[in-house]
Amino acid sequence: MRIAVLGGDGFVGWPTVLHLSQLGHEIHIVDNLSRRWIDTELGVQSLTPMDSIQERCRIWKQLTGAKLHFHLLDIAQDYERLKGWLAAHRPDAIIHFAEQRAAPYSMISDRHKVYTVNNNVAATHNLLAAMVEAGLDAHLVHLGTMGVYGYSTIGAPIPEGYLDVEVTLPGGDRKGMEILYPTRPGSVYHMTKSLDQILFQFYAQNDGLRITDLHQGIVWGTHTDQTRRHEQLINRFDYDGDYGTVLNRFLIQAAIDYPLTVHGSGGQTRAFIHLQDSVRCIELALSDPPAAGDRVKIFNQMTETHRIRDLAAMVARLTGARVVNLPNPRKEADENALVVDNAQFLALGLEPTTLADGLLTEVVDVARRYAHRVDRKRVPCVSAWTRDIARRVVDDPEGSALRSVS
Ligand code: NAD
Ligand code: USQ
Repeated sequence: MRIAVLGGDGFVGWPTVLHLSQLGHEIHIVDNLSRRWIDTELGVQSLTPMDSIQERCRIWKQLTGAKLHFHLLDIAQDYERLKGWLAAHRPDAIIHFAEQRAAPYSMISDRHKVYTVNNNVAATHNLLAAMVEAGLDAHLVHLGTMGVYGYSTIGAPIPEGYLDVEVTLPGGDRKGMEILYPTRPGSVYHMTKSLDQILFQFYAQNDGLRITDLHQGIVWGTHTDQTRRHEQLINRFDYDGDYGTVLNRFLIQAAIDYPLTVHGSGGQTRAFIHLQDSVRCIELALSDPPAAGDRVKIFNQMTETHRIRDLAAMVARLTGARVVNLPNPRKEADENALVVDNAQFLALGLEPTTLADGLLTEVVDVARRYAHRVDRKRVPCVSAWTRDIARRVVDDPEGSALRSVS
């Protein structure tokens, strides 16, 4: 297949590009490199030394003979070029990673909120409108998030996108219907993914676009089978308080002898998936497209759930790291249970990689190797969800717990 990977220079996008290229597909990376610019804005860098996208593509060609095509394009701002590109290249499938994906970044300031909404919503809507205009029958696979559901449960597993409900009619009869599972985003970033869902619903129903939305949990790990093949194929690894995600952060904190930064009691339960499984799920989703006229196909792309304090305890046991409980800069429940249905990927053949000492150690080893690249001042999460929280937690004149741990 000819596959367009929008956001193919990113943390999940790059290993996906390599995985699909290895399977023999013709890959076109479309990216505006905004993530690299955001590193510059924040004054941080990936823990791992990433080469330019052009250099990465050159190494892959040298190693495998397969050409990766790179196109510098902002899909949120350059609608006409996107439409022209789709019409000219006519991909069979499009994988859409190209959004601002960090919840803390989306909450730094009003400017960051506006950027995240403008970028993410316009990116998704431009893509859908351009696919219709170009008369493209490509299968669109979007990377969404488990966070569209919120993280609470009434005890039943969170279903894969849709919920059967029963309503009472005026005469007293009861009638069943199927609805999108109610959204409950916990950040401006997660809110944009909730808005994406409605855009997909409309274009599938109105224009018969074939769309799969992957509600993914937190991705951990850094290597895949392909990124291991050459030092210059190494993946991005975010450790900072805005872009680093919790388990990868704990592993790097352990490697640099920094206390593991648990927010609040650490009773938040979240869904996780290893990077290797993430790229495999995308392959599986591509193999099972919906038909034109079908509702949006929604998968829960996760393999296990964990409580944050349990993860910290596991990493501490493995590495001897110290754990610290910090005031939480986010507005979120301190404790929650989470049960998730992921039967569809299991039925398609996913064999989950679960948290295992070997894989955790591999990340710590990578982190130790590049520890000299870490700026310890950038480790704490200081993006506060509200002004009140900022006053209590981040701007605490007594010298906040957030700063005192380093
Ligand atoms: P990332 O920030 O590393 O990669 C996103 C890529 O998209 C970057 O290379 C960026 O330059 C590009 N991009 C952003 N806006 C663009 C635009 N307007 N035009 C063109 N390119 C643009 O993120 P990631 O961790 O690889 O995540 C990829 C997707 O998966 C995101 O949509 C994210 O919401 C979703 N996701 C990620 C995780 C995770 O833990 N990393 C978990 C669940 C879902
Ligand atoms: N947390 C800590 N300590 C830290 C960092 C985070 O306790 O040092 C806590 C947070 O307060 C939160 C949980 O860990 O309760 C998860 O935080 P995270 O930064 O790992 O994940 P999140 O902000 O939800 O976002 C990440 C990705 C996002 C994706 C989402 C999937 O950045 O792109 O959509 O995971 S999910 O969480 O399932 O919605």
